[in-house]
This record gives sequence, C-alpha cells and structure tokens, in this order.
Amino acid sequence: MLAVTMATCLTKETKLQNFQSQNTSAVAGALVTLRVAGTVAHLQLCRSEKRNAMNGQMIGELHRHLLDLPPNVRVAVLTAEGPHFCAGLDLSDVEERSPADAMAHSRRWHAAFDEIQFGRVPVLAVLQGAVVGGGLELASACHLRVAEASTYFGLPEAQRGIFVGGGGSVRIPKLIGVSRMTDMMLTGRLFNAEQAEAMGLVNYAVGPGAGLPKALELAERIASNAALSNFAVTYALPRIAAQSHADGLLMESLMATVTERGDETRERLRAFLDKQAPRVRPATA
Ligand code: 1HE
Repeated sequence: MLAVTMATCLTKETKLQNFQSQNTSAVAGALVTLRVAGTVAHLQLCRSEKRNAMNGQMIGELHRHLLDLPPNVRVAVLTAEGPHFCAGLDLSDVEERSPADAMAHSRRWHAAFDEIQFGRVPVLAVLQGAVVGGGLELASACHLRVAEASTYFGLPEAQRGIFVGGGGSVRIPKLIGVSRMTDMMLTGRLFNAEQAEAMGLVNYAVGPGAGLPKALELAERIASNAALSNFAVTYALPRIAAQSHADGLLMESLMATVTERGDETRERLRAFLDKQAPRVRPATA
C-alpha cells in the first residue's frame, strides 16, 4: 500500500517520500514534475501561482514525461498543485498569434492529450477547484477522474472569444453529451463535483483532501491487472465504441483473442481455478 500525502512541486519540500524523483523532472523551473513509486507514476502540474494555466512549456513537459515513462510503470496519476486543478489555456499566450501558429499550438495540445488517452498506461486525474477550459479538456483526456468536493467545471472559451482547442469538442460530448457542453459554452454554466458525478463526467466524488489517496488506491488496483487487458480497455474500447456494430464485434473478438494469449493470463486463470485468486464480492462495511 502506498502511504502518500498530497505532493508539492520540486520548488517546495516534497512530502511525497514514497515517490523517487526522476532526473528528467529535477529541473529548476519545471512546470510538470514526474515521480515514480514502483509501478505508479505521479505527474503534477506545478504552476499554482497562475492556477496551473497551461502554456507551451507545460504542454511540452507533460508530453515528454508521458513519452518517457519508465517501462515498469503501469499506471499514472495526474495531480495539480494548489487549490485549483487548472485554469485552462494561458491566456497571456494567445495575443499576437498568427492563425498558422494557433493551429500548430492546438495540434501540440492534441498530441500531448492523445498521449494521455492512447498512451501505454491508464491515467487518473485528481481534481480540485477550477477545472475550466483547457483544464477540462486535459481532465477529459484522462481515463478516470477523481474530484474533491471543491471541484467545479466550466468552459469559458466563448466568454474569452475563443473555442476549445485541446480536443474538448471531441472528448467532452462523449462524456456529458453535446447538449450539456453547448449549455456550458453558451451560458457559462458551471457544474460541481456532485453534479458531474451524476452525469458521468466524474468517476469518484470524494471529500476534501481525499483525492490523491483515492486515486492511489485505484491506481494500485489498476496496476495489478494484466497490462494487455488494461491496454485493451484504454486503447481499443473507445475505438470499438466508435465503430459500427459489425466492426466493433470483430475488433472485440480480436482483442479477446489477443488478451487470452497474454503471458500472464494462464497463470491468472489457474490461480482462480486453484482457489488462490480473490473472488468478486462487494466490500464489507
Ligand atoms: C491566468 C489564467 C489563465 C489565472 N491564463 N493567467 N481560462 C479561463 O478563462 C479561466 C481564467 N481564470 C480564472 O477564472 C481564475 O483565475 C480562477 C477561477 C481559475 C482562479 O481565481 P483566483 O481568484 O484564485 O486567481 P486569479 O487572481 O484570477 O489568478 C491568479 C493568477 O493567475 C493571476 O496572475 P497574477 O500575475 O495577476 O498573479 C492570473 O492572471 C493568473 N491566471 N488563470 C493566464 N487562464 C486549447 S484551448 C483552451 C481554451 C481555454 O482554456 S479558455 C479558458 C481560459
């Protein structure tokens, strides 16, 4: 069991003693840090003085860390320093950008967030405070979202005279529907953690300070699954869901066949038949 308290960034004394610092993140002025404990990676946005607003440097660091995850890592947890998860796009970055630069900028966000959604490991986001604009785009690229009671979601792009550009129009409607996203963008409507859980945007709504412990508990469970099964869930499932009935069934059969032949599968099935594996039962109070 990982005994972990809320992490601080490298500029401050770290309380996350179970996570060893990676060389790549031990850089002064880094906006995203990476620490690894066993099979779990912990990525953290470290720009709380700007409410973790994302500029080009932050997107680049996030992308690089995801590409460089050590091979033993099986799951990642993404957190953000301070009372707000993320204020979205760094609005001071927008001025004076040519359409070509804006397009290239948006494509860099797409590449980084695709690496979250379709990278090698499942990614869990721990949310608190504002999860707005690009912050919601980032959270929606993650596979699971744990939200503390302070969390609220918004899409203020239209108020700023812009549009989503980090994959939000592709991912967010899949989570909450086009109608709710339209409402958020046109009227500035906000949703809290409880509402978001009810609509399926948040997987686990938890109390103040309970986000990281909950995410780590889930991460441990995820890391104990067969890696190939996790890959089928995070990589194939969203594609299957977007396919036609017949194509989806074919892809499902292919993935079922491949996972069945996975290195660990025979051992796992044998353990069950020998009554050595845990049974599927509801938790006892
Ligand atoms: C920022 C940003 C930012 C804060 N870009 N600098 N996102 C938004 O429209 C949300 C804008 N931010 C806010 O509404 C508020 O900052 C918060 C509700 C998130 C937090 O409020 P608060 O009172 O705690 O902080 P603050 O005083 O507003 O901000 C603290 C500092 O962070 C301040 O800088 P300072 O130098 O004056 O201290 C702010 O200017 C700075 N800051 N948010 C730049 N977003 C790929 S397309 C995605 C499109 C979008 O994401 S649009 C949504 C943009």
